[in-house]
Amino acid sequence: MFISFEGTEGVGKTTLIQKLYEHFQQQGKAVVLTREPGGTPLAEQIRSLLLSVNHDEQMSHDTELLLMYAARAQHLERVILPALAEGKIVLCDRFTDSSFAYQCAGRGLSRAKLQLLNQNFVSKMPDITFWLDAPIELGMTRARARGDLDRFEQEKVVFFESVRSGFAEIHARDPERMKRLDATQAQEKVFADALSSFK
Ligand code: Z5A
Repeated sequence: MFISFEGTEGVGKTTLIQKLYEHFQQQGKAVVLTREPGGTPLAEQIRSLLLSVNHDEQMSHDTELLLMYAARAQHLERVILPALAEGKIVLCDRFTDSSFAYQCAGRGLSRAKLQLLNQNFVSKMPDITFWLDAPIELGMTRARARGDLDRFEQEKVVFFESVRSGFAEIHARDPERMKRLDATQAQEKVFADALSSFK
């Protein structure tokens, strides 16, 4: 089973994934925990390029999209597809829905560009996607207690509001795959709601 986790920053994806990882392990299931952009040594290098703040040269939106998909191609081929072929559960922190929400809804790139990339480079979509949804300010407050801000975290609230609308649009289009979780709740309740989706 391929499960992805989506949402704006600080909504609790990493926290929920860790709990589900331990839950599946306790059940004796083989489970792989991974993330995007990243998940392999090469894709993690691309992640560094994407997140680092370069004051000398602004990254174009197209470059950002293509780097996301370069990392994804590597990640799919080296980690996700082999693990699924071995019957493992793959828990992935972000996947293609983030590209729609951030690069299309957030940056304003066309959906046609994204579809072209998905059709050609994404042979497997998640079986279930958890969208952890919370007001932008709440996630920002949680995440920013960490200190230095990466290139995405430096964006303004209005950008993240567009990203959140992007996730809402996917959820409206595909409610069977994408389950919305109320991420304003306590961690244990978010975890319990996620677990109830498997029953
Ligand atoms: N990106 C993109 O643009 N296009 C793409 O295609 C892809 C990604 C794949 C890196 O992602 C950036 O890449 C991302 C979008 C872009 N940028 N942004 N923004 P990332 O996933 O690495 O970055 P992130 O979204 O900023 O992750 P995060 O800040 O680590 O958030 P999180 O994983 O959702 O939250 P958390 O670490 O689990 O929790 C944050 C804090 O809140 C922590 O102290 C927890 O203990 C606490 N927490 C968690 N849950 C709760 C609840 N329920 N109550 C109270 N406190 C809580």
